[in-house]
Amino acid sequence: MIYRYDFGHPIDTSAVIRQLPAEQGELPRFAVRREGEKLSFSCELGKDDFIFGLGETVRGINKRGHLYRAWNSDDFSHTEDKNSLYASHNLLLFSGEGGVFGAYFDDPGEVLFDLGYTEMNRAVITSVNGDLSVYLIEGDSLVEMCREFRGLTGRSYAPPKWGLGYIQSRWGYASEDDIRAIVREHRERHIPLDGMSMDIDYMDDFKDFTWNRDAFPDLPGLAADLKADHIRLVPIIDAGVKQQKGYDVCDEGVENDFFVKKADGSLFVGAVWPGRSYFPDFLRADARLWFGRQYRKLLDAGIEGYWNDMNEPALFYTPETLEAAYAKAEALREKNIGIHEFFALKDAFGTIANNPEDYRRFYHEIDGKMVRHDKVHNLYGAMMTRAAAEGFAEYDPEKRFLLFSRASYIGAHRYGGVWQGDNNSWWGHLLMNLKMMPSLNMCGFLYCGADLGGFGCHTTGDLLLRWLQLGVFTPLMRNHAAQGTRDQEAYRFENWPEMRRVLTVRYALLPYLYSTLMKAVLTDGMMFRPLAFDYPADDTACRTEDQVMLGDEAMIAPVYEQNARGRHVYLPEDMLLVRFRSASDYDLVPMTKGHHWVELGLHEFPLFIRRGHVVPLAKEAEWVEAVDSADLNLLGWLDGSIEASLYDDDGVSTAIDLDAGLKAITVTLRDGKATASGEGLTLHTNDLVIS
Ligand code: MIG
Repeated sequence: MIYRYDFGHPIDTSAVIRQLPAEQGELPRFAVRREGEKLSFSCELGKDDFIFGLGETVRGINKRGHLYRAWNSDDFSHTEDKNSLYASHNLLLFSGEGGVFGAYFDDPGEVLFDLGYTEMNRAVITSVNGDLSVYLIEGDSLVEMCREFRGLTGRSYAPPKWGLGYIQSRWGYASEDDIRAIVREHRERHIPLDGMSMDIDYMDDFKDFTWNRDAFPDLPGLAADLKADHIRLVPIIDAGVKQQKGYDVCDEGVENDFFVKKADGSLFVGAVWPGRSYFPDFLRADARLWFGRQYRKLLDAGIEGYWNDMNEPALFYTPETLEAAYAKAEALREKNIGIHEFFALKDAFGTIANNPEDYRRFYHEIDGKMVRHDKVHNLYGAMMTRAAAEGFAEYDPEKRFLLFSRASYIGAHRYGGVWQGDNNSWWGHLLMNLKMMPSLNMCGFLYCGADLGGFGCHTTGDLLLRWLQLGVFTPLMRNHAAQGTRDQEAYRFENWPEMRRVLTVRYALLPYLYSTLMKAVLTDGMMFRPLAFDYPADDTACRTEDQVMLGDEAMIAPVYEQNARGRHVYLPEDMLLVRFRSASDYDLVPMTKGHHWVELGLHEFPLFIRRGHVVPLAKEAEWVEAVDSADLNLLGWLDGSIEASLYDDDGVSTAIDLDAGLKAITVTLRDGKATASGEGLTLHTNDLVIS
């Protein structure tokens, strides 16, 4: 059950789609305290209680022990000390001796989550503005509470099936020739590929919905050629619109009053990649509709996938902060500055970007009222995602488009996916990628993934290989790197044949992965779960965070340390180890519940299948449309007959239905021999381990 409690004047964030009546009594479970505008909710924690949730944040799956802050931030250094990344997913799930309960803090402004940070055994959640709805979730299990929460916030976005293909990306592909060359290298070496993302380099002067006509003389032609080769272009769109007379998006936005304004009614200006820019008021339905329609320029060129960036919104500077910094510097110029002035000077420029003062400088129009940005900051990116999705739905309501965003708020999970932003080529970020997956899933974000190989810093052949081994399982599987870093396409490395073989596993698992994702979409479930969700009575499992459950059948446990040739794995029950080298080369090792050391050469990675379950494996394919979902080899360890199921559909239409797409699979065991049947499926049972 979910109960709503209102405080102050909550702003409608549209995170919630099921309107609940506000409860009149006091909020149970928390002590509520007001201090000026601030409102805090405090609860005691048993010393071994767990706290899950918070979606896209650093650190563990159990969020206990740190201070987090809901404040969408363009921060390219995801170190442990960070309190915020690009998203605000204000869901907490408590689990411990006293049972389980959850709380969702629907507040689009700044919220602090002190989860046993100030006091080890106390959680204090503070709404800085004090205007919010708190949804209290009561249930019997973590899994069930997540399902209920999804019921409250709406069904998750379903990507087109091709969006589960491998996407190659880089900040720096600047021309049609660049794109074609990368594609050619993949196809010639038979490295599977379904998408090429285009970063800001494709634009004309960083102007949204334009492209550089010299570098891309015939974008529709390029899109069509690539599509004939089963590859889609996925361009980036930024939140800021270049301030330039004669640029139609700018002119239209100004004429129709779609951009955010300052208190005096003048347009707010902030500088991002195009230089001085205006920012659409995505919180307004009319501005969203208008912005969403701009995607037509690229949709008409045949482009079916997009990523929305810089929508926290990121601000490099505003004329005001820049002026203030110059003034500070000027004042110090003639002096023989001491060390304190020196640091003040450095800070004057160092704190220009994403400055809190700038987020208080502009306003949104909500129901005819002007609302200062900082009160609704965390909604901005979500509403940009919504604008795009609504634009696509209007363009072609029957078709699924690929969409993922950097900034998000719960509610945006209905419109698109997210990528985890600017990580680094660090082994620790491979592990963080893994840990974030279930947390994002709890909050509804199912289509997600991180920049494989790492965005910032120079990657290495072994890191990319290991990271691809994790990426095999994440719905968004994209290799992306920052400008100025070492070339990161798989084929640039001497061990590319091993990377290619890893990618064959992705495509062979595609029927299973797509089925698992879509089942989660259609049943309000999770594709990835912490072990704590499935084995709540097993404390070792609950405290194991470098392994994650995948669907109802499997568990993943990637290697995330350099030079490791294996890893420790805890099996909460009997499982079959599939030690993959490629889609056609793997070992099957039945393993019993308990602790194990699993040997994994650099070119090997594991999938664990729960005893009594099967995972289907298709034949190798180089693009999603070539995957034969009807001819499957079942992997598993069985000691009796079982019923399983697999979801599939055409992969493109928006009409998705669980019953229509679910195919039953029956595996019958007789005299130690397995036979399998499923409607319209050719099933092979040679790889079933029977005992
Ligand atoms: O300020 O478009 O997270 O993926 O490559 C950097 C350039 C802007 C940040 C995105 C990243 C992208 C980059 N962008």
